[in-house]
Amino acid sequence: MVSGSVRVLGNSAASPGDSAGAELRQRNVLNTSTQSVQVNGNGSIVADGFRSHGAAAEMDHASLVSFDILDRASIVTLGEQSHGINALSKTTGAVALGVTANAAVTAFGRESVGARLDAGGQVTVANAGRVTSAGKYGVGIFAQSVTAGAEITIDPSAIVAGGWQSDMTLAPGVLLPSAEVLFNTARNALLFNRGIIGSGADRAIGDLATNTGSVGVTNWGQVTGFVDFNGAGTNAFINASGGSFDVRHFADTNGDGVSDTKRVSVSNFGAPTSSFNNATGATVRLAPDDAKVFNKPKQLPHGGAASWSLRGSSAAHVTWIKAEGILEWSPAYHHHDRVNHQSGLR
Ligand SMILES: [Ca+2]
Repeated sequence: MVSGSVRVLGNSAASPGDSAGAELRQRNVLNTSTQSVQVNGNGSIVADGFRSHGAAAEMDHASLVSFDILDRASIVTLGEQSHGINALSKTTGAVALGVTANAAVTAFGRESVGARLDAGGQVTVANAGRVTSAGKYGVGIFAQSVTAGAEITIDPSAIVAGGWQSDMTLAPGVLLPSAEVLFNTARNALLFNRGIIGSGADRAIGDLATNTGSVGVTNWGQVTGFVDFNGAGTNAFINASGGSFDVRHFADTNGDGVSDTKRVSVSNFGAPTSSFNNATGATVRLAPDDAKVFNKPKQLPHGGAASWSLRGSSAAHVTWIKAEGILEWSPAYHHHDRVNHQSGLR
């Protein structure tokens, strides 16, 4: 438990000896109990160094490794590959993270994740505060499970944001693309958003190529950017009443915090059996930043199976939708947008 402040200035020792402000490490010990890390009060952790995490746990046999960032607690990491939360639970152990409303976890360095949650078993996140990363190839929340799935809940006013990258490819040796929420789970991953997801490179929700579970997103809040799922999963995105999906690909390509490059925003929903359901009372729109990209409609780029694209101009508010899966569209939107629904095309 950390209630005061901890400042970590050193780099990690040679791998695997990462350093951390608060750390649990128990390897090769047959201890199946629950292990927890708690930062509360006005407690703060600042970690400044290479692979120097804010709070970390590495457990071989724990049934559950949990992190609770409470009250007005703050975790900040500044170095490369330095995660705000770095949880590793091997075998079938679960990982849980709770962040309360006034608490914040922030990672600034390259290849750093706000909350990196790597479990043998289930991953559970309840975020009512802020979990962000700002660096190159930064990820807000990365949930990985070898045998199970994940469930992430983002409360109203809560924020998840990721970092940036200069283009759509990864530099050699880089493991994760910049993203707000990223999954790599064996079974189903669920995301319930009532807060705000978006920033950086605009990959709002994605999964890795090795993800084998399906991803289910229900959005009552705001998602800005695009979704990027591999072609294997039958994924479902429900933009629920009150929810807003602000379609955008307006990248910050140099990391100064200002978006500078406008791109066609292409969302890939995964397998052809995937679905996007824009419910009554929900909104899909071109985010203001992106509305100026095209002066006139252009040919759609083709995406993977079940991909779709939205693009248009600020003058005409033209929007195309391409879908190979199931597309349900709020009737109200037909009044504003010209819809081209091309089923079964690539
Ligand atoms: Ca920039």
